[in-house]
Amino acid sequence: LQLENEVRGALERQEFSLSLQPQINVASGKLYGFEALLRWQHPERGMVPPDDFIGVIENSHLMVPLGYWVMERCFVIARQLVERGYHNLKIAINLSADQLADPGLSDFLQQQLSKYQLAASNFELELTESTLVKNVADTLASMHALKSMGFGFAIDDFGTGYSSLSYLKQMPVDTIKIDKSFLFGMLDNHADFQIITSTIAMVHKLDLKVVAEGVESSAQLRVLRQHHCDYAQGFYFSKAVPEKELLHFLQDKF
Ligand code: G
Ligand code: G
Ligand code: MN
Ligand code: NA
Repeated sequence: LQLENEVRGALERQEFSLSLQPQINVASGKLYGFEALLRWQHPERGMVPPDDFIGVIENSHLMVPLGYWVMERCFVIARQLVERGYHNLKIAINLSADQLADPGLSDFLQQQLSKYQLAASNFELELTESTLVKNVADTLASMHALKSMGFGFAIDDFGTGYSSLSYLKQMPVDTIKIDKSFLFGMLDNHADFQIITSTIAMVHKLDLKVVAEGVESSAQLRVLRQHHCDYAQGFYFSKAVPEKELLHFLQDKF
């Protein structure tokens, strides 16, 4: 209850914000889009990272209201990008299990598309493996409904959760995000290297796209390029950029 009130208060006091981390097309070096990441500027605790509060919020079932706020911010940002002439940039939005199970989700997204005059193909919804296994039948139904509206799906943190490969064939997924824990060791750990390169090959055989997360060096990027990884995200390109700085960032860099 303490946290519940804190979160409600935080929404009212506008202590939440989004930062956007660029995703780069590995072959062309061009900007592909951004992943939206939640930030909480707490009055006493300072900037609280999502890993420290998303889980607590999910457990107290507050991710649905907070998620509505996140999604609308993403639509506002996407609209601004289009107006500044940045067309076809993807915005990746993280969704927790409760959000995907929320019966109001598809109506909300439909309203947002018409309110902001945007195509669903501008967005990719990121689900973690633990979300996918929560309630397979309902998850599938919800994914198919959103997929038919035009939204794309990415599996986040791939390889770290409980999912089995059979989900890749059952679920309408477009993109696999290789977790950054595999990237950290890829240059000197044989297993990490093999996992990454064979995941890229497998994902392509399934006609899906692959994003490598946690790319921190040009040496990592070179290997990813050699193995035809589609997109990359990580500190080598940029940290997540606060929403307020996004347009300046784009003018400077792209
Ligand atoms: O920025 P950071 O690496 O601390 O983010 C950690 C994780 O928090 C992300 O990988 C993601 O799973 C989760 N997360 C960040 N922003 C959001 C959000 O807006 N909604 C949901 N549901 N999860 C988020
Ligand atoms: O949704 P997901 O867990 O993928 O969120 C991405 C998280 O990973 C963010 O919290 C972000 O701060 C972090 N991150 C992004 N790029 C890098 C990177 O290159 N190195 C490290 N160590 N962390 C990263
Ligand atoms: Mn993510
Ligand atoms: Na991740």
